Amino acid sequence: MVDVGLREFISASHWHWQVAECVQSLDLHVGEAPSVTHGTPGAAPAVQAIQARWPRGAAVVGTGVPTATAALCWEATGAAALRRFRCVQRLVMAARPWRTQDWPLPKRTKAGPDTEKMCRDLREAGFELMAMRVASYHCEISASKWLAFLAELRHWSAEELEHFRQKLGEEAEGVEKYLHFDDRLLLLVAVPSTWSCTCSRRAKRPRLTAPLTPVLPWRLALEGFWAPLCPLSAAEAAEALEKLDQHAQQVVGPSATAEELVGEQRFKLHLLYPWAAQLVCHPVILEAVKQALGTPNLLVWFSEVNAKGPRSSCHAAPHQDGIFASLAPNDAVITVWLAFTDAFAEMGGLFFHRGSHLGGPLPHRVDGEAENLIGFRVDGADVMSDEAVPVELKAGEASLHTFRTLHWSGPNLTPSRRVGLAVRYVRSDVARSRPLRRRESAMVACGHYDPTVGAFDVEIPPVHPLGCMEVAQHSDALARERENYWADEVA
Ligand SMILES: O=C(O)CCC(=O)C(=O)O
Repeated sequence: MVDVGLREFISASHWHWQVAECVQSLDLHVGEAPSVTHGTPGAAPAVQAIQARWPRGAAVVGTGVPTATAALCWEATGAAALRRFRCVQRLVMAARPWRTQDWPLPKRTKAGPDTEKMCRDLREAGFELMAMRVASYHCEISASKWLAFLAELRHWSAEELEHFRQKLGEEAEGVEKYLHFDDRLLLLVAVPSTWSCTCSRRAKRPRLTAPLTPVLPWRLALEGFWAPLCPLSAAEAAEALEKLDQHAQQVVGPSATAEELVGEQRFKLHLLYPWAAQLVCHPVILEAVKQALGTPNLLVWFSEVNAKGPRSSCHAAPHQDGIFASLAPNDAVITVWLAFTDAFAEMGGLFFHRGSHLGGPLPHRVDGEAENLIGFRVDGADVMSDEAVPVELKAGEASLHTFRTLHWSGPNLTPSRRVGLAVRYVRSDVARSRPLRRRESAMVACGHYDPTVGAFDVEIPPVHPLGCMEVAQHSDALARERENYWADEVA
């Protein structure tokens, strides 16, 4: 799909999501998903690369970020640039944005491509427009990375860069300034006019014929969640549940079970027990998260036990995980929900609102209801639509969801237990979106992480179950988070 070569500048995960949404809704062949030719020095090689890739099939002309080179080529020469693609059966144009105000651009930067002009140029170049789709994503981007990116794209001088830096304002000390805006991707599909007369039926009904490889990021991009991942056998899940119950017996009482854990007894057990650290670093899970976030460098930011006893009315109200987390960008975080028992819908398994991750943050409010496991809820969104999808897991299976996916779980209506572990993974370059009282800590799950550059102090994996160092580190980690969230956000 789309190359993420621009990752060093800005987060690119949502581009995948937008492209996937467009490609799906336009019913394109997967092979026609836009390709990015970032870094190509000059327009001609970019065009050649595109044609080499789709000699007789679809071609892609990027018109704007991220296909910067081809964009500049098209913007400069309009219809003339498009004519060279008339040998292809189908032309897919990706553009962003088409109005200057869509981006937090300084005024002096020129506007992006305009939809009407693109359509006019297509007609003039002998194409017929077959379909058009816009996918919007509310994103946050670090101001400094954004400026660095624009400076390269627009060939700014050092003075221009400084000028725009001042325009965007100062950063708070130690905290990156983030820009919020709706990033929109426009996909246009066109066919050469003569070809469309003879093959119009085929052209109008291009079909998604094969899943993109790898499947996981593709489905996650389209729907905002993915399941099932199968990291544990049923026997391993039962063993993990037994250890969790032993934890409950240690911290609650001799015959306690996981359902009786309250508050911080449920959190970050991967700092207290080697078995829990091994679970959150399970290779099958990490491989999936690496694919989902497009990086080998991952931290475990948080984990929490979510347990519902037989016939328990505990539930999780509809919410997006990213709302109170102060992590940016939102597409740098993934939650994995690992089932220790079966977790079917009637047991209080998770429901996901398909596609909700593309719609931006929804208004939420704090919810003090004791039976709501998560303490907050979305305000007023209609969750019972056709897009509400129950994700039913067997013990040992897991699901993934993005930080923006609206999701929830109901009460447990059965005589069986429903127990799971939610683990929040972040890309190592994730940042804080507001000044926090305390710098938090996170555990390196895989790859590289430099705490002098990153947003977190490093947590040391536990060696001894409930050892002194382990307990101290766990208390410290939770104390930092308590101060950050429950002190100002919720009060
Ligand atoms: O376990 C549940 O029922 C809710 C979990 C959840 O909402 C989450 O992990 O984000």
